[in-house]
Amino acid sequence: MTRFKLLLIGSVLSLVIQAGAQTLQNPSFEQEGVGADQAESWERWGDWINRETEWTPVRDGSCMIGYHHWKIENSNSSGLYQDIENVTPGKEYTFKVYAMRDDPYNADECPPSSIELRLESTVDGQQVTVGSKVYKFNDISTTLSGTWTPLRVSAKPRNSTLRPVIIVEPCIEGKRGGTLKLDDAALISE
Ligand SMILES: [Ca+2]
Repeated sequence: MTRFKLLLIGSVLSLVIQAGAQTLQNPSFEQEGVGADQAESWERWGDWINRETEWTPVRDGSCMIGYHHWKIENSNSSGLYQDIENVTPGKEYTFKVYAMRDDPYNADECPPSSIELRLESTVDGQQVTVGSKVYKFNDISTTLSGTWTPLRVSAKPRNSTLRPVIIVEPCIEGKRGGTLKLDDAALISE
């Protein structure tokens, strides 16, 4: 490869990175992050919310986020978020992601408690919730149905910062079961 071509690729990459801060990156979780089970550009916390390369069916591409509820050993939440910069204050933004569920195998297992989609702005160094929508596990269609359920939340940012967040709360106590699949996220402005 010529030096010119390398320079050209470098310029295109830096343009993509600069543009990237203003919109959702890696929305379909296709790009691998620090490890194969992490999605590039997404921060995560908690246990067992992983980028999956072999789970099916995918909604888009070949990867998704899988929440392994049956492996969760405490009542702490797990989640993902991404910081978006240079949004327009007062303009409405919608954060959307598609979800699918697998019910627990056994009757004595409890499913995840809830999944929240939240939009936050960073105000004086603190995260402020500007929009939130909480879904119950049963609001989401099953893998057996073959359909994905769109989850969405809309809000107007307080300033130029916006953080879309996905928060999954496990069953508080008892034997946990079931899984949650997430794919094909988007941040849309009016
Ligand atoms: Ca995908």
